[in-house]
Amino acid sequence: MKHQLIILIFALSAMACSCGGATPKRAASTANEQSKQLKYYTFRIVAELPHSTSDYTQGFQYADGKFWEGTGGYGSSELKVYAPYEGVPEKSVTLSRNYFGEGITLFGEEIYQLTWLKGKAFVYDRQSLRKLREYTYEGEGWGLTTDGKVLYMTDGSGKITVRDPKTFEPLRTINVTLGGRKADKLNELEWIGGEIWANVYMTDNIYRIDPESGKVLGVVDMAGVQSPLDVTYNTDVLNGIAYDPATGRIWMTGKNWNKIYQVEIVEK
Ligand SMILES: [Ca+2]
Repeated sequence: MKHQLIILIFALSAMACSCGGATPKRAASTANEQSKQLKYYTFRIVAELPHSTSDYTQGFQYADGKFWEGTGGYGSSELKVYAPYEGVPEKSVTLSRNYFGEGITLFGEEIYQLTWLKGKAFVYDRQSLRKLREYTYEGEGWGLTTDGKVLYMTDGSGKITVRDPKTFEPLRTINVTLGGRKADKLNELEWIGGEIWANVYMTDNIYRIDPESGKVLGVVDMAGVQSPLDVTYNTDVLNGIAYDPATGRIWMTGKNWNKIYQVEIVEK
């Protein structure tokens, strides 16, 4: 009996030791839970469309049967609209040389465009691209999207700031996490079916983010979307996600890419 008791105590203490202390155990199990729930996706190319290799893509959206694109660079930043398969923009505006254009989003009859380091957001009329007004904000401007009610903005970190479109004031912050760890370098955004999709700067990954909890629900691996034949010394990272809610079509492009890819996203 005494022998059995010793074995029991030994077994219990071994179980406790193998799990570590209470706090790390909880942290590890939270991370494990999140990574277990995480879904992994890849893509299939449905169609390839032309994209200007001089466009350093910073914001990308589809509406009214056209692509809307904001580009960056000092002296080369633009906001433009063009039809798929057409190389020439129907309309465009050039930013002053002081501003490096960043993310864009259509909101009602207007378009918002961020700038990188100057803390300015410009608002244009959707039809004429005439500038209507501007807002100032703290920190860097990277990506922008909307659910039709509020604006979602990135600044190069792992947080997404929710802003009031009427005032551009922050309403709340979404701290994005991947498997329990802080995300980083969230860039161009797109609102797709109740999720925020964000491409991650300097990687091939797109995070599918729950806007309420900030948890990354899925990771889309876009590695290899470009043929090596389409990559030159000038080709930079993927930085454009556009979505058509009416048809479910998704397009991707990048900085100085020669193509826009219509893709189907499939679970791995
Ligand atoms: Ca977008």
